[in-house]
Amino acid sequence: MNRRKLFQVFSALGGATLMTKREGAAQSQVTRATRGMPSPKIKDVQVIQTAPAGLRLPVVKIVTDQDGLYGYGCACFTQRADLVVPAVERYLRPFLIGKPADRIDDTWQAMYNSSYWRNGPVLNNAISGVDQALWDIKGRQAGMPVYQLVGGKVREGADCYGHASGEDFPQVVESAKEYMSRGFRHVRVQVGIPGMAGYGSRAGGSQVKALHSGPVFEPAVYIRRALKLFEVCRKELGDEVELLHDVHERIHPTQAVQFAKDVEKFHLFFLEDVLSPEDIAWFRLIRQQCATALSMGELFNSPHEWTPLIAERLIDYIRIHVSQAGGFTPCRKIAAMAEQFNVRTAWHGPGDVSPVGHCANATLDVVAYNFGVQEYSPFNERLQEVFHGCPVMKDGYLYPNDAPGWGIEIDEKAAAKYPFGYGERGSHKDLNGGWGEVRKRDGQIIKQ
Ligand code: GCO
Ligand code: MG
Repeated sequence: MNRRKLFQVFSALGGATLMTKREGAAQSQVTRATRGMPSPKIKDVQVIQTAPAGLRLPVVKIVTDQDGLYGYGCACFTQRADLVVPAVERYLRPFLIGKPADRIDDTWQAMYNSSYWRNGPVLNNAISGVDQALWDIKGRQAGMPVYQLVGGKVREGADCYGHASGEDFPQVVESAKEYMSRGFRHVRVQVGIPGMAGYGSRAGGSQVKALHSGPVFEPAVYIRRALKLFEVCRKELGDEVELLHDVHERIHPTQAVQFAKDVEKFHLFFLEDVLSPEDIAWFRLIRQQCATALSMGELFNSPHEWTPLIAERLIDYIRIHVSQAGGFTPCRKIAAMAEQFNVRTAWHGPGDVSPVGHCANATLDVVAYNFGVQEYSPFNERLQEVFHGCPVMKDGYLYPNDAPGWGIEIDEKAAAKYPFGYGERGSHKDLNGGWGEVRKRDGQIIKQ
């Protein structure tokens, strides 16, 4: 009588415990891998909608079928936050409930393909929220921080840059000195443009004359002022401090080539977003003409954007907004790919990334050999009231905490005190957290 027949007899007799040695070993491996607990299943997918710092931060919470086992993930696309919520609740939730919570890459690929059309900001952020929450769950289940799950630290903390800005040069220098006094070795400098809507800084003076009454930005005026800024900063702050600057894709590619050459003498740590995603082919011209270090990526949602820049070494720092690329899982892979081309990381880390997202950033920073620098934005009291366990800033270094998962607990009652819309004023409120327009003097719209 063959083994299968024998097994059927036994199971018919209700004693189906006869297992081959290998089956026995496999079963105990399964129990061992999950410390004796069965593989957790996704029981619910929720979106915590909070804005403690006046920026809409959608954070996904995944609840499993194991008591007390849940996880959080950053899904922060603040300008369209209200669209991320239904993408999670109406599409990913029914798709995920009942699925295993411990097959992260498989779940990522399944979500990514489930909309057929893909690589967009709303869907990628929704996917990111789930992805990061699954990593949180795996860390909690394993009883270790995510950085341990992905191989452990290659550095103790992440060197960060702070945002120094001001309406005029002395204010920027003051702000930079304040960061340096706190131990920051890297400082981003942005200055206002009198009468215009500059990026990263308030504008002084009355609005310049224009053929319209809205906010004005003139690239050539900005370029002359920025070059003056670097001159003043080098003179006042010295050569040691690493200076960074964000062009925020506001100038024409022709101007970008010239500007990148003109700033070369100031030895910036990097010049950011000198081109917009639509013009990345111009990086080849910039590379041919100067050695200014270049960073790009916060606006990227698709591999078609970051792969050529990395593979052709057209940038020095990849600066992706982790949730815009779909989360921790894809960004680990982007970091690994970039390492092969010696392109370093500088993950996007402004105020419109939630503290959970900052934990993911800090984790990617301490585990990747090709780390460059991390953008830092402070966690104000309300943020810390809602998010317990924010990464710690000390002497210009950011540290992921050592608690299991991301190490963050969210006080959902406190989160509800600061709903979407909290702290918004003017057009920001009217546009549900979206951005208004900025135009050149003649009325032409500019990319902001
Ligand atoms: C940066 C960015 C931000 C973005 C903002 C968009 O380098 O930090 O450019 O300031 O403008 O995140 O919402
Ligand atoms: Mg930027």
